Amino acid sequence: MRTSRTLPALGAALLALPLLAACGSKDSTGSGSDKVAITATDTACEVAKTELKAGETSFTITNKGDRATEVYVYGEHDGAYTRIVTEVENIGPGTTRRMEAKLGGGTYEIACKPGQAGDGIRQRITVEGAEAGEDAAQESYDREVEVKAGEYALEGLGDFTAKAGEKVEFKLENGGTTEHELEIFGPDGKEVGEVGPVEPGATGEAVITLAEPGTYTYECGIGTHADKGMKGSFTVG
Ligand SMILES: [Cu+2]
Repeated sequence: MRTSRTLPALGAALLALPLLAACGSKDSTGSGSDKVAITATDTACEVAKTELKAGETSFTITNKGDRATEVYVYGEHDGAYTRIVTEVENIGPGTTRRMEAKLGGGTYEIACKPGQAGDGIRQRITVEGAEAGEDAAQESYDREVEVKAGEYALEGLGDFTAKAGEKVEFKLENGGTTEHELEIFGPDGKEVGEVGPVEPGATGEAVITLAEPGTYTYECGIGTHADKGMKGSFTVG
């Protein structure tokens, strides 16, 4: 399976993280620096350590399943574990990836998502300590929305709405037989972001800030796909 073209950017961000972590640990004396292994399979999400100390944590994820997976760390938001602290996507079968997080005291859920969809297989973890957490700035966002592309429709944004200022990850799953993309335009008609061309069977994603209230429009910018029906709008209040 081909991976999406956002991978190089994600890779660069991941490479940069250990450097940031190294700088941070010099002046954060006394904080934890846990190393935690996560073993993901098609049916399980084993987290080697479920009681951690506040501070930098380095997760090492190994995918022992047959399907590509992704792993999320969710914080609590209004009594549910929906706030995305950090995540790593496109972890192929048999591969190992690092995921860094600075976790403040509290409880979290780690989710492994075999097949890269749904709520995932969840494991609750407890982080002890008063230290405040800090979401990995480049990868954090408020929530995600899944959009399905096919010939010729974009599905999933039918009843989507957002609050002005929300940072949303748009995840485009191409269930069609040709390349598709997702371009999003703000109330002033200017593009605010896009998920670039995604090959059939692959998934691409982009974090887009919906800064201004108003009516946003979206479309697939490839060929005449928009005219054939791959377009729509949603409201940001
Ligand atoms: Cu298209």
